[in-house]
Amino acid sequence: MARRNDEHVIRGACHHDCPDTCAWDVTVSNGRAVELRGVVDHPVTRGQLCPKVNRFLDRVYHPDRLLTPLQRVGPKGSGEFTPVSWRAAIEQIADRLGAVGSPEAVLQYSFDGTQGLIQKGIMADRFFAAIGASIIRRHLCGVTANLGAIDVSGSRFGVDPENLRLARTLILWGTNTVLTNRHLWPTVEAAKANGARVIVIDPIKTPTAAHPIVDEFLQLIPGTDVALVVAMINVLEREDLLDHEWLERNTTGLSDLLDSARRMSPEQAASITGLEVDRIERLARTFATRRPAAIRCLIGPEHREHGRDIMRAIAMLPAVTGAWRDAGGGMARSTAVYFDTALGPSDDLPERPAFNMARLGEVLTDGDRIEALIVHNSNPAVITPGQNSIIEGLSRDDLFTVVIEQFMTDTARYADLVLPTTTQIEHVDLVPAWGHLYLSLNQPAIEPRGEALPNTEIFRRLAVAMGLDAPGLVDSDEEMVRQVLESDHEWMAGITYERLVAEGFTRLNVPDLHRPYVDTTPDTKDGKLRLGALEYQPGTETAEGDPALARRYPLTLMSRKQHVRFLNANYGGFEEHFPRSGEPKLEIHPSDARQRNIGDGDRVRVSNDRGSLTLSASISDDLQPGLVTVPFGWWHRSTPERRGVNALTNPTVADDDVGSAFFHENLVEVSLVEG
Ligand SMILES: Nc1nc2c(c(=O)[nH]1)N[C@H]1C(S)=C(S)[C@@H](COP(=O)(O)OP(=O)(O)OC[C@H]3O[C@@H](n4cnc5c(=O)[nH]c(N)nc54)[C@H](O)[C@@H]3O)O[C@H]1N2
Ligand SMILES: Nc1nc2c(c(=O)[nH]1)N[C@H]1C(S)=C(S)[C@@H](COP(=O)(O)OP(=O)(O)OC[C@H]3O[C@@H](n4cnc5c(=O)[nH]c(N)nc54)[C@H](O)[C@@H]3O)O[C@H]1N2
Ligand code: SF4
Ligand SMILES: [Mo]
Repeated sequence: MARRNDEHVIRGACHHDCPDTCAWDVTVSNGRAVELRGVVDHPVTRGQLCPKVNRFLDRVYHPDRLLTPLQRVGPKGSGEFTPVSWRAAIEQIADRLGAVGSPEAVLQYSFDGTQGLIQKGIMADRFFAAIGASIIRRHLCGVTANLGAIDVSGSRFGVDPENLRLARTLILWGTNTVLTNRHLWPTVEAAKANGARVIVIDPIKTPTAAHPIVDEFLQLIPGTDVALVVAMINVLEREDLLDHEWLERNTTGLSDLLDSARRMSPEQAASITGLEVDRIERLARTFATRRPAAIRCLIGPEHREHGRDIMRAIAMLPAVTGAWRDAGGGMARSTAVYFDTALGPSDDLPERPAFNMARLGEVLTDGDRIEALIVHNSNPAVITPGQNSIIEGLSRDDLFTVVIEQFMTDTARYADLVLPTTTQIEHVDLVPAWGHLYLSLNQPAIEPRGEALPNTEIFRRLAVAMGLDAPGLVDSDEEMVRQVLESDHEWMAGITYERLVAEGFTRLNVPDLHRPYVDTTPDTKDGKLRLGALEYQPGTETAEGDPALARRYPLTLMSRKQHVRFLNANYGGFEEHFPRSGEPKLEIHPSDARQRNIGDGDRVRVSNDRGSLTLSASISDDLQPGLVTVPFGWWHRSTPERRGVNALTNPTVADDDVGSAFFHENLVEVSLVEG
């Protein structure tokens, strides 16, 4: 494209918590970004961004962007603020943090607003370590799925998603690729063109399940995946499809696994999962014999009480069939582990009190244990379960809250001070990926808008104001990028800051047809993949385990990512990103709607003991009877109750150290709102 003389182009990368980490070019004219395009020669981006980020410049220049620090003047939650200077804001925070009863009464709450390593947390984490603040375990996404895989393989490594093009069986297991991981779709299509059978396993007929290239869709009862896997292994043994030589050399625990499998016939599994016997048998045969055979998973099934068991069960399949032997075969999950392994050492920060991030409401309402809360890169009033108790906690008059944000989010409305921060085209960052192996350098294209500052600079200023002298608190953003790149790992050979400045992105030097667990030994004690007993626990699909509760709330609510122009909670307050309905809809199966006299478009109330929302109903046979969905990501103003779906979700975690939240198994009832 011809460029005018006053235009130049700066290369960057998308920061969103999305597997694709697209590379982009920003055209700047007279200091203003005028165009943002996907980079054509990036093997994953291939010139396309997505419907969320195609309009990213509108976000950067949005009239609602926060451009000055703001001090609350109205009651908490009212959204009434007045501008203050940076100096006054920083001094106030330093004073308040200096005056808490103990450093642990300060809580850092942050998550994946940006995946850029520098703005996400390196400087912030150093700051909170230096003051001795309490922290949260960032476990709402991926940690539980990782653990299930580690239970079998000893590590988180999986197939390089680019190699899925070689698969001849490709199972998209509990992942909505078309919506959540759209840049993998060309790879799925390439596999299909090479003769792959593409199979989707999901309780909901998602756009992925309904896609015309999908050969088979298995709509199982949610939470019953373990029964399906165990029955598949039953079939493999019965039909003599086990590769005993592979199993002998590469695994332990086979006999316990087979004991479990013999107790789960395909007929039993059919009644548990709702799938037909012959489809379970065919799935087992196909996965064992039509090779390379691969399973693609992200995080869908982890968001349940027994999510770890489900992910462990799925991870057993390639270990049992030896699918790992073939390039492109095995299990393809988050690639974050490749970056964690290759990049420079992370800071060695001291242990401090830590809370599972799902329990924020409980932590904030438990007396006055937490006196000051600092939120960055997260919108807990929307994304965290137990929304009503979170709002109760955020409303505490004796809680001092600072929110670092680009917009006045539902969380920011409860802050004492809101600090304006830069967007991705205004700061430098190093962006890894979790859907491929390309590392990107994001260079700032324009000056920060208004008085916005990068997160890093905010924490550097706070450190100075508080007189902290811990090492690392004065490092510039470029210095931190260089620190992360400083690694002698072979996958980083030749990858330097200068090269990234020149090229923008580069693939880690992982060999092209790398086969985890074959080319390298599993990271288990004996170097073998761990099989073992695998028991389906009856009743797990309904969760919340209490029959009396299930009588009052007979429906199960799932709350997944559902909109093409939403990315978690980033766009749920912006009309131009709303779906055509302009509002969130409660989806309900025709049979459940009929029983409740609910017609399409009727106003309904969905509720449980934690909260209630009024929404319009959308009757859909993409669901199963007994299941309802409310999309995740909408801001509070989208309902008359001024709440989102996480007002209904359960903030309990299976394990405080490692557990994720149960976003997909919450008991509710739905009723027609009369009049
Ligand atoms: N019900 C339900 N809840 C869910 C889920 C679900 O499926 N259902 N999914 C869960 C999952 S998987 C995830 S990952 C979490 C996501 O939870 P979060 O990571 O908290 O969500 P995001 O909306 O991606 O980002 C939060 C905020 O970061 C801000 N931000 C972006 N860039 C920057 C920056 O450079 N600096 C600062 N300070 N802020 C920035 C954005 O403006 C945004 O408001 O939600 C979880 N919650
Ligand atoms: N457009 C868009 N894209 C996104 C996001 C977004 O908000 N919007 N968020 C990003 C983030 S943070 C993440 S973590 C990823 C998540 O990416 P995915 O893991 O692909 O998405 P989810 O919607 O969390 O869950 C995927 C599927 O799991 C299914 N599922 C739920 N329970 C079960 C079960 O018990 N068994 C089986 N087999 N399936 C089950 C759900 O029905 C859902 O269709 O998406 C990323 N991409
Ligand atoms: S949100 Fe995902 S698909 Fe969209 S531009 Fe960013 S990385 Fe690419
Ligand atoms: Mo996520």
